[in-house]
Amino acid sequence: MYSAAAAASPPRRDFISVTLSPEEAVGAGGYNNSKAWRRRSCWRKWKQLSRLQRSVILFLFAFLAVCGVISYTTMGETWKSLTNKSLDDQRTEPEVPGLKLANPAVLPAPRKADTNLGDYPELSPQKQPKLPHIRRGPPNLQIKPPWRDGRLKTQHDTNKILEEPVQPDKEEKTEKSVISWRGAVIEPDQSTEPPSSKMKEPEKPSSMEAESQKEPVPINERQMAVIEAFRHAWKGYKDFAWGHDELKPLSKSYSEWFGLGLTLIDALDTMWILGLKEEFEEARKWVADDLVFDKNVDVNLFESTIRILGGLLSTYHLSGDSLFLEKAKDIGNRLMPAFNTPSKVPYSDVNIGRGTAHPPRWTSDSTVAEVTSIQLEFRELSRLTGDEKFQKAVDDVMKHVHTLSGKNDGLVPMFINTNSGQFTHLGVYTLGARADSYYEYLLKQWIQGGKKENELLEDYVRAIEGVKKHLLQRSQPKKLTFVGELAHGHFSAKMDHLVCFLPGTLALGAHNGLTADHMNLAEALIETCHQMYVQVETGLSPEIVHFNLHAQKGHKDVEIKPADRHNLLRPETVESLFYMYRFTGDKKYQDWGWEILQNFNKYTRVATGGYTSINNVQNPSNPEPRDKMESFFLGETLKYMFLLFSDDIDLINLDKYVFNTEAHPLPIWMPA
Ligand code: DMJ
Repeated sequence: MYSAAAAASPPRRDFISVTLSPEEAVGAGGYNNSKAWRRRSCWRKWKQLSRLQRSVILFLFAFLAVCGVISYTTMGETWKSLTNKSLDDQRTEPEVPGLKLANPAVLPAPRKADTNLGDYPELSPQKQPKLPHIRRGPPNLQIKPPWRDGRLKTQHDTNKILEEPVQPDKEEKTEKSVISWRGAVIEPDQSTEPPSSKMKEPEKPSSMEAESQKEPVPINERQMAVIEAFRHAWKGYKDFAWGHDELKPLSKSYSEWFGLGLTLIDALDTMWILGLKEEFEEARKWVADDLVFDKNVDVNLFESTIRILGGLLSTYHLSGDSLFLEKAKDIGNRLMPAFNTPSKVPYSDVNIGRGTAHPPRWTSDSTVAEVTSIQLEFRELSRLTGDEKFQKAVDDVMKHVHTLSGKNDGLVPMFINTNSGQFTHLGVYTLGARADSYYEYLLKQWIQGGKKENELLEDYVRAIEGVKKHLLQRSQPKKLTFVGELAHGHFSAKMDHLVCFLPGTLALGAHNGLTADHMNLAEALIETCHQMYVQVETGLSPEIVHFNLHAQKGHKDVEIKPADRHNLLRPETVESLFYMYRFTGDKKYQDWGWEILQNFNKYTRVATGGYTSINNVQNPSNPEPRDKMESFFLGETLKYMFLLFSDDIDLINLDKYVFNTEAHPLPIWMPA
């Protein structure tokens, strides 16, 4: 009930009675809600209240107001912390140890690392990269030479720099003076589509703008030592073999293989990466003025593809200089006749002047590694030119090999016939000479193409399972895991130094999402490759070792046959050390590489310039120099040394580049 209390003056009451009369609420004649009426009515009621009542009401209002202010402040804090928490959750969620968000696993979830320890009981699970080694923040898309001034001129200057490490702020000041020279930048959108989406114009990889954005990373002492070694090798080449294929440093002359300046071309991108501006310019001038492919000469398809085509393509990408792309197109076209075979499996040799191709004189077979390790280069050439023929030719070979019988759990024989297209000499399986880079290029093509070509990945994973099943053994006494060979069911404990590419490739696969046991195996194998150096008198590995399967008093794990004790300055172990350091941050890999460089300096350096292969790694007092510096010493070995000693993961970032088998980095095709 509503009581009528409005008309008469109410008696003072000491209790609060708030009453509303319907008559007041609804005036005569209907609804009256005018502001003036409401104000008057409230005021009248207020006046009717006793002082005590008014005080109580005012107190209540004041109390409610204070409560309101306090609860607003508290809620604000709670809300703020809730919001921050949800942001933190978003940030931390993807950080799965050992995996990068940019490289999600593509295979079934990795088995737990220790489930494989039965196979390699001495191994520990894949280590997480050390934090300081992993740079956070947006990817840096540029590759530029690490020099920033003109100081790397003479031996004297080099030593001076060794004594006075480069200061980052000094570097910054000199940055501008370098920008006028060609910057080395890969635009994010330039490294994208396979040739099927035909490009009309060649891409422009260089951008001066991006060049100026990157903080220079100072070169450290070990890198300076590599630069010094390179300059010493280059001096020999320049003085005695300029424009020829290989230096003969002792006889101060040269040898010719294809007559195409092989060492010079192989070394171009190394000079860029090491920051040797003057040397690079001089070499570039030779390429511009003197490199002619229109020659009546037989070249090996594989060797000229990985060294010349690969070297020119990567130098084009790093430098942005179209001269190198033009030369790459020229040699690429001249190599194409090799694919004119009944089976489309290419011949080993091409005459680049006449446009004819043929197999070696004694057979119509090609080597499996050779016909399956030219793909990265020809695919990239198609992408750059928009001409599909290059990619089609090499993709057809891979598709064909994918379907062939004669494999043993993914392991391939060493020869393939160019007429029938079938494997020959069945039953012999190795990860060494004649088969090695088949496995390497399965993984690397898959990475190059943006991890879409599943057949390549399947073949790679199957092959690694085949290696584990048939070729892995442990030596005595150190229980080193090594990769042997299988011949018609008989295991041989022989391992080529060439097989030491495998730890690096396995680590690259693990980095790209393959299972952790690949990384475990990589760690075991790189230890073995390291032992192939440290168990030898000169600290340099021979070409081939045999492992002891049974402990014998006074015998090490590694045995060397007289015919195998040469060292050709090969890169494979240093290459794998580079990958292992990049992906684990474990400094021991740098230290192992540093020992190798010192031993090269001790036993293979020729005083008048250059380095030489040696015949006997077991005789420190006379390693028997062979008088030859292979082009891959400059193209690969010293480049991987320099990268191994660098802490700059953007100096050839492995999420943007894939190295061909001659250490020439080519861009990974990013999705458009
Ligand atoms: C290089 O030409 C390449 O690395 C090739 O894949 C194997 N042989 C040499 C280096 O040892």
